[in-house]
Amino acid sequence: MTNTLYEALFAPHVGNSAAFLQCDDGRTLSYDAFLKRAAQVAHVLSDAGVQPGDRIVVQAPKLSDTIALYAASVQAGAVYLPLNTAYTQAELVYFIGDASPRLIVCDVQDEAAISELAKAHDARVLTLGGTTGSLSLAANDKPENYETVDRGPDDLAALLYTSGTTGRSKGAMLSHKNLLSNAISLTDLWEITDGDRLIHALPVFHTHGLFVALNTSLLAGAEVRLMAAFDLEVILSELPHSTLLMGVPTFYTRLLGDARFSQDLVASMRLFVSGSAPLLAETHREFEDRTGHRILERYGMTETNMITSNPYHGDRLAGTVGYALPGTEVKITNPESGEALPSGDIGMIEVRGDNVFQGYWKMPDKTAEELRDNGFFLTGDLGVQSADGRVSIVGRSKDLIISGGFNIYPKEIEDVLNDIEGVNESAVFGVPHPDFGESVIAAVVLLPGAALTAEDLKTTVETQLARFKHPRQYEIVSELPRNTMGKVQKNVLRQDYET
Ligand code: MLC
Ligand code: AMP
Repeated sequence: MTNTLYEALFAPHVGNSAAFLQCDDGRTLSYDAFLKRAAQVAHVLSDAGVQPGDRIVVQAPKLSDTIALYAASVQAGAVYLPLNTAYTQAELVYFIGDASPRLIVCDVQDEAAISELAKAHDARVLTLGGTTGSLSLAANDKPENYETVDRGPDDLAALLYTSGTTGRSKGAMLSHKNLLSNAISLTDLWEITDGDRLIHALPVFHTHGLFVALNTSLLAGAEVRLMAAFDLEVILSELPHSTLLMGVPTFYTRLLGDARFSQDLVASMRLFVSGSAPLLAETHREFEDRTGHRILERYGMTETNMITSNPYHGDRLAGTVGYALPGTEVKITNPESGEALPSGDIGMIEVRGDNVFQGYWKMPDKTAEELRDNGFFLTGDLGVQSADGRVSIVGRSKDLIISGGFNIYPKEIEDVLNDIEGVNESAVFGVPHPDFGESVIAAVVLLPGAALTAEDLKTTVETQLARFKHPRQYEIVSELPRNTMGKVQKNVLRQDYET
């Protein structure tokens, strides 16, 4: 049997009676019990007709069986495709059409609607949720071992969709090697061991919660306190029994906002990791003042897994994302010419290594635009590197808003607004927000005579886009600010609406 990821992350735990998942209902699954459950789920996948290389779409609550489904997908040689649970039916149509999955696993309560969608694509539907999920029920009667399907380092293990600055979402193809190499680098660098207990409060449909947090824990044999979602009260109660927390900056500002969060409470904690969005230097400093811990900030992307990290030993500098991970090369280039720039100059962050994805699913042109022939990927982030290689992100060349660690592409919202009858044009932009880092505002110009209100715009957007993408403010304006070339000046809008 050779299955790159299964052999490294899962197989070593056969017979391991140490705790792996501790769930909200108080249940604890040992590593061994988890592997048996994953094998049962793998049988369900095979029975559903899943063949090696088939995509499994997963839009499901965060349960131990959801994690078992991820392991089962790897074991059965399938391609795991998780989707944000906030996505609307309108958004799902595209993903299902593009990925043509063999199987869709959804929340019990969405079964009817998803089954309707699945019909058109000849996909099976199974459900997760409580004790009534059909996938869980079917798994209960299956054998507790499963013959692992062979998969090599370059075979795909996952397909994660990431929105584009233009057009539709792109599926980032991630191989066994991409995921494993990154898990090894991070586990080594952050010194994660089987003595660790991770508070896992991130969603498991993005790189951060699914791969950074889970793959490193699996590799090290750490214990994972699997929380269904971020809950401040639960985190405060878990901190005294834990060693590790991985989160987006919002986690840390929310913790700091609570007077109970103190040095005593985190006495057993070893490491706090932040990523997915910029951590404000003031949060970094306030955190150190309150707890004595310096948050370790790292930087990554769906397409590349993690790219850089502040050191575990050594200076964790606020406002920087640290050094390229071992086995990963980073360079700063001139965005126009692609030429490497000297240290101290601002340019495009490019990255190459085993962590970098295989390209975009069925989009060779987009792949060619962003992944150079020499293997360097253009991140769309602007940065600067010090003489000793430390990277600081200073901006983005892509039009992107990051809210609470979720990426929001203004173009997608503008397209929905511009399609509304009576709308002439729109500009969507982000302004600083104390909780989410950035929040979304839409400035809309109506056609002469149109009588649309902000409420009308909101109602339409709500039917089409996930809640986290909704503008928190709609401004009907007579015109958008433009430069001499006619390009909309979002920086001017940001300044005008910043509070
Ligand atoms: C929730 N809401 C959001 C939001 N999250 N709105 C904007 N941005 C977000 N991120 C909405 C809810 O639907 C709700 O709407 C309202 O905001 C208040 O909800 P809340 O209860 O305060 O929020 P909560 O559910 O606690 O969620 C906040 C959060 C969550 C920060 C915990 O967003 C989260 O888990 N973010 C992590 C994202 C993540 O994992 N990113 C990694 C991407 S990978 P209403 O109106 O219904 O009340 C990546 C690569 C890398 O970027 O480097 O890691
Ligand atoms: P995603 O496409 O969801 O994987 O988001 C990746 C993007 O998140 C990156 O291109 C960065 O713009 C941003 N990002 C991730 N980590 C950090 C960080 N530590 N600081 C600033 N931005 C970050």
